[in-house]
Amino acid sequence: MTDTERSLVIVKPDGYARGLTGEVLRRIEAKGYTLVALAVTTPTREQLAAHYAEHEGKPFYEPLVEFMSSGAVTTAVIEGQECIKGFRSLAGATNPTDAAPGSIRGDLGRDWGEKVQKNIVHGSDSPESAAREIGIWFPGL
Ligand code: IDP
Repeated sequence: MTDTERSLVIVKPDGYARGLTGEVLRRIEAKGYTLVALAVTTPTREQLAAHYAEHEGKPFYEPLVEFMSSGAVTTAVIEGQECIKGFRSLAGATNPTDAAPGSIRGDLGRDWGEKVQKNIVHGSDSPESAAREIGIWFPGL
C-alpha cells in the first residue's frame, strides 16, 4: 500500500515510571499497527537535543530535556497505513487536560502543575520527522 508509514513512538519517563508502556503498546497493536522495533533506554542530552531541535529556545525546552533525561523511556518504531497521523490521534492533544477521552493522554494523563507537560507519549508529526527521529533512536534501522 502506498501510504504505509513508520512512526517513532516514545513512552516518556512519566509513562514508563507509571507502568503504562504495556497499555500504550496494547493500544498501538489493538489499532492494527505493527511493532518494528522496541527498546528501553535512558535518553542522553545529545539524543534529546537532536530530537527536540525544533523547540530549542522555547520556554519549555530546558524543562523538557530535563524531564526526558530523568529516567527510562520505551522507544518504538511502529508501522502501518497512515500510522503517523493515526498514532497522534491515539495520543490525543499535547495538553492532557485538553486531550479527548479515549486518547492515551485524555484517558491516562493530567496537568501536574509543572513547567513541562508530562503527557505520557511522543509520536512523530510528519514522514520527515519520523525518518529523522528513527535515525536518532534506532540508527541503522
Ligand atoms: P507533541 O508532543 O504533542 O507533538 P510538541 O509541540 O512537539 O507536542 O511539544 C513537544 C513536547 O514538549 C510536548 O509533548 C510536551 O511534553 C512539551 N510541551 C509542548 N508545549 C509545551 C508548553 O507549552 N508547556 C510545557 N510543555 C510543553
